[in-house]
Amino acid sequence: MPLSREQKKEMFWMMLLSRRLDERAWVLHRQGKIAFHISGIGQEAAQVGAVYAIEKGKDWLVPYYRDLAMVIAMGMSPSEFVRSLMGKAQEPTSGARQMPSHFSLHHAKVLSHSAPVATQSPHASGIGLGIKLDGGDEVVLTTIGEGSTSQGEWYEAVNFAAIHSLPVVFLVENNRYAISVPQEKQMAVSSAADKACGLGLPGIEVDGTDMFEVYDAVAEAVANARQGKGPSVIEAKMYRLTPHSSDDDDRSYRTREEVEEFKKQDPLIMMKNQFIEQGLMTEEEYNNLEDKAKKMVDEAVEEATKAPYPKGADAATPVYAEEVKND
Ligand SMILES: Cc1ncc(C[n+]2csc(CCOP(=O)(O)OP(=O)(O)O)c2C)c(N)n1
Ligand SMILES: [Mg+2]
Repeated sequence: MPLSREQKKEMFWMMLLSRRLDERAWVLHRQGKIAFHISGIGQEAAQVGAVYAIEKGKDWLVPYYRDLAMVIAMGMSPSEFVRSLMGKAQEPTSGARQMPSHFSLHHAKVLSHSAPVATQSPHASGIGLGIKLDGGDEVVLTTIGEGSTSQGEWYEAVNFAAIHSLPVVFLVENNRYAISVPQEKQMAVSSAADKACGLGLPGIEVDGTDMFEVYDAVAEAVANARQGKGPSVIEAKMYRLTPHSSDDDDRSYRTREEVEEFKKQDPLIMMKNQFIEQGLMTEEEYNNLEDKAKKMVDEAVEEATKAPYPKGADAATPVYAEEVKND
């Protein structure tokens, strides 16, 4: 389905809002107001492009920790995100039990994931198997970093989905590093998409800084999955513009010149320029969106700061069942 003008503008807004929220998270960390942040800066175009290709509320999303723009586009509010950073009560991920950025959103069928990388992939295949057994036509979109595709879990999950022709789209967000390990020390192929052929699937490689290229590829994979034609592996190439996390000093493994070079391919700036060139947005509209994003982020921080912490007495409540029924 071709995207409407309004959808395209909404997608750009999701990128912009996520970027400004993500930047504020770094500030909150440096102010000592949050303990940890892991950033999606530089990956927003692929994330928004991919998530617009699934049907919200019907399909499943099994994301990984960099997917802030995905979960914002799936309906997580800025204040919910900031509450999760601050470990405040009633944040939707886990009520403050889970690490920040281990997103979930129950009402939008966004599944929570564990800290060991790649464990989300078998979960995605498992959901795919459930859909197939139930005769449903939902699709599962799952994401992963390129480094984590070296983990056995990813191969097992893709292999299983390929054998059983499950409705799963495996999207690899290749940001060139796995913490300090560059891609060439992580895999002997140039793209994780090349790994797909060994598992019986075509692998598709796209420019992860182009929201619409990613949308087209994922939309086709989703349509195939929905029609029972099985899974796909798509790799979107991009660059992690920030350190790995708020605990990482990336000066120890990459030059400042390299980072500056990739800033020229910042997807937010490239999409902004494309929108203005194609007449989808004026400079004035862009400036208004910037004002709106700043206001929303300010309000989210204010709201989350005032929100209460979970009560100590509730610590075990959502973790252990109060009553176990053996029927
Ligand atoms: C099984 C396991 N090993 C190591 C780690 C520590 N770790 C967390 S993120 C990460 C890097 C993952 O890199 P990549 O898959 O490329 O994703 P990116 O962080 O670059 O988005 C590592 C090694 C972990 N969480 N789980
Ligand atoms: Mg990576």
